Amino acid sequence: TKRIAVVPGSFDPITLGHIDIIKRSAKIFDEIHVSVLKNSSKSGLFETQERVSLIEEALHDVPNVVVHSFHGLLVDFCKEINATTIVRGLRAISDFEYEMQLTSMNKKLDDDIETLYMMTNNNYSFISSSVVKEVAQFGGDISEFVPENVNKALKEKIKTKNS
Ligand code: COD
Repeated sequence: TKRIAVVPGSFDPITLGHIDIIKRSAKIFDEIHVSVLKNSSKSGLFETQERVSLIEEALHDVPNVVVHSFHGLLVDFCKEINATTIVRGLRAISDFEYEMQLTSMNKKLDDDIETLYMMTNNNYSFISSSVVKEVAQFGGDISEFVPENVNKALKEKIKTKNS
């Protein structure tokens, strides 16, 4: 049977930190489903469908990765696509508290689904979607932190927002 893992997130937008985690996971699992949460309450910079397209473009060279969006509970979505594992990235200790809460709740909701944590690549440990958006908004260079297509999309988004 295929070993299927989900890499869930907001991905608003995807960064090289996320991509590093996804590519490393793709070497371990048969299939990786990058799953974008359809935001119900908090509205982001990019629409869900834009986030999905940006991820697809950035990962087109990795054959065992599929991208989609989901809403509702993550564990339900895992069941739906026969995923047994959730993969998350860990940067600093500050990530730990939230991740511990998320994983413990998911474990309560569905004991069959395991969460694995992958340590960030040191080059990307300080990168987050929010920091990247903030720097881009004030004209800073973010080309080292996001894939080329995201860099372009961010510049366009900020231009239309400010016009
Ligand atoms: N290096 C390594 N990893 C990184 C980096 C980096 N530079 N940046 C981010 N990451 C990791 C994050 O730690 C995370 O593991 C992943 O990449 C995605 O990051 P985000 O910020 O886009 O994702 P989140 O935290 O917004 O995702 C939250 C979920 C969508 C997983 C969560 O809200 C969810 O499952 N919602 C559905 C409802 C549900 O089931 N809730 C669970 C019960 S509490």
